[in-house]
Amino acid sequence: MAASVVIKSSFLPWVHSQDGHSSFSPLAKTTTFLLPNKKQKVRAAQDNNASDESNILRRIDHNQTTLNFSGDKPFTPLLDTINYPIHMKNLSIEELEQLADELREDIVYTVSKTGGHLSSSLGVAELTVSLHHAYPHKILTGRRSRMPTIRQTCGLAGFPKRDESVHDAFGVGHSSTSISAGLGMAVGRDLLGKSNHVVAVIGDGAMTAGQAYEAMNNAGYVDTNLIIILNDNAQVSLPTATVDGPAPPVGALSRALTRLQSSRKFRQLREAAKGVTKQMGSQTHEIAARVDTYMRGIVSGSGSSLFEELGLYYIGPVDGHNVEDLVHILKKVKAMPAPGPVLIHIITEKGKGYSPAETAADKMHGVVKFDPMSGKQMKTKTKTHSYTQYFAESLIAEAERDEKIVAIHAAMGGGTGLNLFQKQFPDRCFDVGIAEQHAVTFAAGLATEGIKPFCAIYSSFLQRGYDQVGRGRVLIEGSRVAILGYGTVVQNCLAAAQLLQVLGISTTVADARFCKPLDGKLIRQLAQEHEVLITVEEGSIGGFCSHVSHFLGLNGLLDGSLKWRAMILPDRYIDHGAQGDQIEEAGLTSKHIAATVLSLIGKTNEMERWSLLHHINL
Ligand SMILES: Cc1ncc(C[n+]2csc(CCOP(=O)(O)OP(=O)(O)O)c2C)c(N)n1
Repeated sequence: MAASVVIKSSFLPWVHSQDGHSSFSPLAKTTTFLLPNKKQKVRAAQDNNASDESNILRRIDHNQTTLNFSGDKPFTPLLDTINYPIHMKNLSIEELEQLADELREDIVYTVSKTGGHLSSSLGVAELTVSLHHAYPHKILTGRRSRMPTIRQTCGLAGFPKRDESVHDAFGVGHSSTSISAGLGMAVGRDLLGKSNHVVAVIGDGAMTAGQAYEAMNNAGYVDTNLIIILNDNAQVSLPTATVDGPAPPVGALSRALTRLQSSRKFRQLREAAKGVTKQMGSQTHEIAARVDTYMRGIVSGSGSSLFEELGLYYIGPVDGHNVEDLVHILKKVKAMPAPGPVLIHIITEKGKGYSPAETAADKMHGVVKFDPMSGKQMKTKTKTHSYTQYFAESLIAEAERDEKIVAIHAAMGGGTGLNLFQKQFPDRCFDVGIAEQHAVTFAAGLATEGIKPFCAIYSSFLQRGYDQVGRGRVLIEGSRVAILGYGTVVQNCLAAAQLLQVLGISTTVADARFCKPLDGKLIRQLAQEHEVLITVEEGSIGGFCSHVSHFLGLNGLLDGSLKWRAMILPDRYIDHGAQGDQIEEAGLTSKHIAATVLSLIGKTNEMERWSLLHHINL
């Protein structure tokens, strides 16, 4: 799940009832009619499954509705009437609650067939019926029929994407960007003299990243109207952080948020404030502000005072599964003439409403296809370990020999395999939260003290922490052609070398391993000792190949007979899809690499005879 979402809200459904669409009535009639049908169906399901309720039927306490996760297409009478946000405008609180439940049934049904991000979406069903978040957001914005294509090649993207819908205000995927983007939209709105609302939704995990604080710091200073919703589900790292199940949330912020929730006095005061706001209408802001100031005195050092110090008006904690409270608070905030940046802290449960997700150790955060009744995932068994497992096992073996070795990850214990390391060496494994740039510099700090840190971060997320040093290495030694790969594409370089070997073309394959600083010694050696040098990377122009090209040029290595080519991604966005399809589209498969070599050494005729490459169109 995207950990943050931005919504340029011209459509908070219940908040907008005073605008030009308020007379939209046919739906209200229809839904009043449909509600009893849903209840009848629920009763029928209860009767049929009385003996085996535990997994198939879930009772959501807040509205006493029973949901059906039988695996059959769910009966969703209300959701069926809603294609776009405008269709929700006149729904009552009860209908919005029913809509949240129908979304849950629909999401479990669809994701059980496609795999994808499950529990984060389930946790924000109520929030979404007003604000649109992730999968529920897609369902409510005209894309329900395409949900079975989610994350498939040419299908819907797993995250909001501007090309896909006008309702996707911002493209996301990397966490923690929503407040920055929302602030930009809010300031843009002001400059253009517009009056729409901007809502940024951010998870408590996403809130651990530095960018969120940079954005709040700026928002407090700029002081424009911006609604920030902090979705606190006490899951900061991915729930795979340890092999024994979810780790307690990391970081001082999480501790502060928890203290805030558990303060009984605080909760009572919030309740009082809510009651007051309901009765007092337009003076609510002032009164609520007074109560908040009082509370902050009580819970000093808590998250609320931090937000206040940054210049945000804090409201919370709010039960994020209580549609009535959410509606009420959002209406009030929207009615404030110039509230500046407001932070609404909501508490939700990841996987809410679907017991297999609620109880699973990993909360079923990201799933492959699964059986909706039991939640059992259809994981394929592979003969070999994953790369991640090999990495973790090797590191554990090294760490057994050398006690200076420590491991660091950024909220991704499962994804990096370091949850295995953590199990073995709990005191030598550091989960720093979604804070990649901090992780890298933290590692550098450890290194200055003679500690040997291994910082494992997905390359995609490392963009926030570039600053590495290192050496490349030669994997296969040949004499005529040199292929220098950077990143996972090195595997394709090796496969290309095998194809070339069939034709008797002796090929060296080197793994650059690091982009910067360049391993000049290795590049010089490859350039001087081969007829052809090709660099291959899953990066675009201006990346690794450009550094190599400068190096070759400035060192006179292009002044002789060397033939040099760069194989890179085309200079355009590649859509999501199966990785193999993307690499094929980008022209970076082993066959493309081998074909490039052949074209450089004039082997077209041989290539024609080469059965392995018969379908390459040079
Ligand atoms: C920069 C970055 N690092 C890591 C990730 C991987 N990641 C995806 S979701 C997630 C946890 C997000 O937690 P939270 O924001 O609380 O959202 P939740 O899924 O709990 O609703 C992580 C670490 C990411 N998307 N972006």
